[in-house]
Amino acid sequence: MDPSRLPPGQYLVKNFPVLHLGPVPPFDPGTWDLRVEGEVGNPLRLSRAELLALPRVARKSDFHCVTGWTRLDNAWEGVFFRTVADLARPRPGASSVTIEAEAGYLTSLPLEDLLREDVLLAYRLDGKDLAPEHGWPLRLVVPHKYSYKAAKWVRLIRFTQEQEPGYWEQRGYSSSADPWKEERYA
Ligand SMILES: Nc1nc2c(c(=O)[nH]1)N[C@H]1C(S)=C(S)[C@@H](COP(=O)(O)O)O[C@H]1N2
Ligand SMILES: [Mo]
Repeated sequence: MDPSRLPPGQYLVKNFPVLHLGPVPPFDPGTWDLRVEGEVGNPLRLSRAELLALPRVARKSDFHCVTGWTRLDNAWEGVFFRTVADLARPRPGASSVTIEAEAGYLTSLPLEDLLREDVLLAYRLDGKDLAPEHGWPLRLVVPHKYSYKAAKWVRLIRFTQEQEPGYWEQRGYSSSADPWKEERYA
């Protein structure tokens, strides 16, 4: 392992730990949707079939939990966040995005962080459908941030003018969350 791939204060794990609040939410393919709202010209409500019809991309990236573990080379498949954003047509003032998951978990990022080529709305990992406990049917992957930004069970993407604090960001964790600068706490 190239030690330069480990951000400061992180240690390597080979397994993929499961970390979240509350129970794994149930998934009903008949009623599931992904909504895109807020400061957009074209609000969206995508069914699972519509989401799967968007161009599928694959990206390998590393995953850094703020509690200290890092898992390297996760092979994600899904759609670029950018693909969904382009469809929704963010308004000029839409500089931030709030991501809402099942059961009230939320996080937020500046839009420019989400437009990177390794930021995915992912539904597969390491050649298999995502496991329920890892976010099935859809999770966000933001490799250049601590993984509390990587919301599992995503249901709503809301474009905003101001960045709204997420679940952990309201509880003392960093809003910018850059693991390379060790931005763990606000
Ligand atoms: N919906 C939801 N997403 C979440 C969380 C959560 O509690 N709820 N925890 C976050 C945290 S802190 C981490 S480290 C990763 C863990 O992802 P994993 O369980 O797939 O390893 O999920 C993130 N996404
Ligand atoms: Mo985490």
